[in-house]
Order: sequence, then C-alpha cells, then structure tokens
Amino acid sequence: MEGDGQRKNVLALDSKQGVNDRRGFLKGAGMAAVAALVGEVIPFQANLPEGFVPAAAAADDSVLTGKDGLSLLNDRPVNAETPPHFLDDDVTPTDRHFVRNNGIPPTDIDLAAWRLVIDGEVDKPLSLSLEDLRSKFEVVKLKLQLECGGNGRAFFEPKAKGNQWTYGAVGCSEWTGVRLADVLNAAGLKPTAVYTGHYGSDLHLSGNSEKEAISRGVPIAKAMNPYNLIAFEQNGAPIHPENGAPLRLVVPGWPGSCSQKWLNRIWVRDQVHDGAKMTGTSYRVPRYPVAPGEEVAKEDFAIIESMPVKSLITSPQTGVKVADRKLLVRGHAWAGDRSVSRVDITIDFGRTWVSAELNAPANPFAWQTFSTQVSFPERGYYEVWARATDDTGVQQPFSIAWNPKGYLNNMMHRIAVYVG
Ligand SMILES: Nc1nc2c(c(=O)[nH]1)N[C@H]1C(S)=C(S)[C@@H](COP(=O)(O)O)O[C@H]1N2
Ligand SMILES: [Mo]
Repeated sequence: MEGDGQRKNVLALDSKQGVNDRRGFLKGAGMAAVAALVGEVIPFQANLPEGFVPAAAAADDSVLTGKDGLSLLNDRPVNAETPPHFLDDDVTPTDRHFVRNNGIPPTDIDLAAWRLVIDGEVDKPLSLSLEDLRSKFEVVKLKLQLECGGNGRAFFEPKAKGNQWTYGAVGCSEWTGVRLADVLNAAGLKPTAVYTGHYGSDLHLSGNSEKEAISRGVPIAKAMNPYNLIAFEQNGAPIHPENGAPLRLVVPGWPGSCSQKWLNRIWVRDQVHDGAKMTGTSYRVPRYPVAPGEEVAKEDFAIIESMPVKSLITSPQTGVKVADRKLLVRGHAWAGDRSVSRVDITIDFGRTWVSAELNAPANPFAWQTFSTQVSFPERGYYEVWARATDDTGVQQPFSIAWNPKGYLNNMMHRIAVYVG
C-alpha cells in the first residue's frame, strides 16, 4: 500500500513538474529537507531507504507536498496561494505559507557544501557555510510578513498578465536566521556600495543554467534594516523546500521578490542592481496615475519599494451563515515599512464604520491582528469590509488604481455574510 502511494506520488510529480523530479530532490535533499516534508524530525531517518518518500508526504499526490489547503495557480513554475480563512493563525504555519516560484527549485541540495558568497563592493568578500552563519553571527527569531507584489492581481480590469493571485499571496511565519546587516557589516561595505543583488540556486524556467530565474535587490539603506534576515528556519523547523530551503532572505515590507529563496550569493553593487526581473517593467509601477489599459513608456516606471497598507479578514470564511445576528470578525493588517494604526469595519457598504481592536505587532514587520464583534439589525445578505490605516494616515482604497503589471492591489477585503 505504502509502496503504491509512493509510486503514485512520484509519477504525479514527474508528469506535472517535468525536470523537477521529486525523487531526485529527495535523493539529494538530505535530512533537513525530508524532515521538512513531514514537518517533524524523523528519529530513524538514517534507516529510510534512499529515494523513499515518507508515507505522510506520499499520501498527498500533488506538487504541493507539505502544504495544506493552498490553491494551485500554476504548476510550472509552482505558484500557490492560501485562501484567507486558512491564514487565521497569528503566525502562519509552514504548510499554509504561499509559494511563489519564478523558476525551477533546486533538486540536489548538499547542506554541507552550501555556501553563501558576499562579494562586490565589500572590503572582505565572504564565503559562509550554513554552520558559519549559525556560529559566527547572532541568531534571531522574528515573525515577518511577506507579500508578493502581485497579490490581488486577479481583480485588475483590464487583466494584467501573470499569476492571478486573489488574496492569499501573503503570510507571516516565524523565521530564524541572522541579520543581513550583520553579515554585510562583517564583509565591510565600501563607500561605493549602493544596492544589493540577490542570487539563488533555482534554475530559469527554460532550464538554461546561464539564465537567472530571478535576481532582485534593495538599496543599501533598506538592506541594513535590522529586521531583514538571512533565514535557515521557518517556524522552528527547516524551511519548506518550496519556500527556499536551506537558506533564504526575508526582507519584510517590500515586495516578496526581494526575499531571495535558495540564497547563495549577495553581490553588493555600485549601481542599482540589474538582475532578472529588476529591469524593464518587472516589479515596477508608473510614476503617475494611468487610465486602465493605458500604454506607459518604460522609462516612466519606478521600482516598487515599501508595500502599501492592507488587511485581510481571516475569520469567518466568506459566505458564512449566521444564526444569531452576532459575528466575531478577525484578521490581520500590515503596511510595508510602516505600521498599522487602525482597522475599521463596516457592515453597511461603508456608510458607517466601527473601529476594531488592533494588536501591536509581535515585532516590527510582523502583521497585526484585529478583531471585533459586529451585530446585524435584521436577516439578509451583508458584506463585512475591513479598512486599515497606516501610521501616516493612508488608508486602503475601495477600488484599485490600475497599473499595467497588476501590482500593489491593496483594495479593501470584503466577505459575504448571510444572516438567518
Ligand atoms: N530564488 C528565488 N527567490 C524568490 C523567488 C524565486 O522564484 N526564486 N520568488 C520571489 C517572489 S516573487 C516572492 S513573492 C517570494 C515568495 O516567497 P515564498 O514562495 O516563500 O512564499 O519569494 C521570492 N524569492
Ligand atoms: Mo512575488
């Protein structure tokens, strides 16, 4: 039985992922990645025959092993989002953290051989093993919110090309790692350092090893923020293979694309980084408002920096049926580099608002949890809308400012409620 499950799993993966063969991944992946697939340490892992998929993982015959309840938007590359009601936890469990891949994740990871190179505009280029990172730098744990720049793209009209994310390309796991700033300081930034350039070991979708799947970066001022991590654990366990094991950047508050997965190099640049998906119109928006469908010249696009204020109702699930006219509404709010100062809720399409209880973030750059009890005057169909305000007074809009690539959609989230 288990053997059949295993074979079925491998076949399904092969046919969906082509060259990204999960068997190969397991073969080379080693202890940590196999344990991540089942979300536990495996005491007798040394006895597991080579190439064996643990039965707990084999039972799930999708490309999303070790993920639970995610909606698959694309299987090549794998892109999957989390329905809002599965994001209700204050800290997003690993199996509920979205996956956004631009290329083909690495399949042959040798933890002992893994190196992170820091080079470019530094006094002392570094080549650090995973053990060096743990032993030479202070290890910190932070809950950090990560959102894809294209989250909400599905609601743009006219449609923008790319993954049609609705609400769930966002999460807030607890990451363990070392501060990016500490590592850059150890290398010694030269006065000529202006930008980082991040590299990971995933392959370009074409399989061409000369090409990068994605290589983005941030200005040095952002890179030196003490809340950026070079992370080796997610929620106290090895990082999920699809979320960048064994090493990734977490640069919270900016588009998720700045948080390089499978991180193996940070090239400190003397100019704005020009890696894959840094240039052209990638992760850029027009510098001025444009009409839906309007053509915008390339030079009029600016690189997205901080993500805008946003909130998500995570309980109840949209479509809920309420018997007693009272409902506890709960969710999370975040605001890029800023913090959220209030979340307001309406049940009458924005005519009146009540202020929800809003918690401080667990640490800077964690999302903030809100909750409030709402009462409905009579039976019928209602919508609950949430609107977050950041600490400079900027609020989420009712509807979105269109842009050609479908980024930064922070319109208010709304859920349907039937009161019986
Ligand atoms: N190496 C590498 N890093 C990457 C990506 C990628 O495709 N390859 N995708 C980026 C994008 S666009 C986002 S939104 C986040 C998503 O992180 P997650 O898949 O862990 O949720 O990873 C970023 N880091
Ligand atoms: Mo992204």
